[in-house]
Amino acid sequence: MRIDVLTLFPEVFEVFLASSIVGRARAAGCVSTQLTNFRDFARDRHRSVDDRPFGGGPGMVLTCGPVFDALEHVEAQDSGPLTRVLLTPQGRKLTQAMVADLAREPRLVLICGHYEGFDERIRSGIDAREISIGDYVLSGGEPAAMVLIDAVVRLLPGALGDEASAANDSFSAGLLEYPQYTRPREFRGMTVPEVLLSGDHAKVALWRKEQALKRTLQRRPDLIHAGEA
Ligand code: 9D3
Repeated sequence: MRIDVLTLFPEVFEVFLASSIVGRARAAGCVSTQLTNFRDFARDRHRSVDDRPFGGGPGMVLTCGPVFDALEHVEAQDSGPLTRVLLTPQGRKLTQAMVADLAREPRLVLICGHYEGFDERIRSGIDAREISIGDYVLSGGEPAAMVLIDAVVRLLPGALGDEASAANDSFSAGLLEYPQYTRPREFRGMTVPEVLLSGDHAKVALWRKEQALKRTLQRRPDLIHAGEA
């Protein structure tokens, strides 16, 4: 997969893209990334990318020119099919099902807004999926783009080690994690459940299923019924 990010703040992606699963996936060739600053496509002396809203009101609005120019520039670098994603608070709320769909695409072009918002013609003039990551206010689309990239890249073949994908068995899918423990057996008086030290693999598996179900029922009952109308 190829991921292009269009942003006014490319530098905030650098460490993220080099670290952890995403960094490993890039090193392994599962994904390539390219950062483009649409300020580089500003036309004026001050390299401006935003302007005052027609009709008045507070704040600034991202202008069409640099966004369309940057988009055309990056898209011309590769002629294959691509999926555009506009990160916006008005978008569809990101779900794991949407993440799985995006992970099947050969190329994603992510467009991050900032300031008070986009000129509406960016939204209407670009054939893009509009995605939000949830009902809270961010100051820009960058953290949302990183969330999306993280969630998508870990689904790409070869991005995770075998041990991690094995955990995604049919039972645990859609449930919260069971509690996990490692050494020491006792820490500040807190002990590890006996069953995990028993060596009885069937008993351990049953306990984990029970714990995952109990936890999900207690904390996220909505997950148990996910998919129902
Ligand atoms: C000025 C009024 N704001 C409404 C509360 C508009 C606004 C525009 C742009 C608010 C936030 C932003 C910046 N946020 C994003 O670009 C964004 C976002 C978010 O804020 N929450 C969840 N998902 C996303 S995806 C992009």
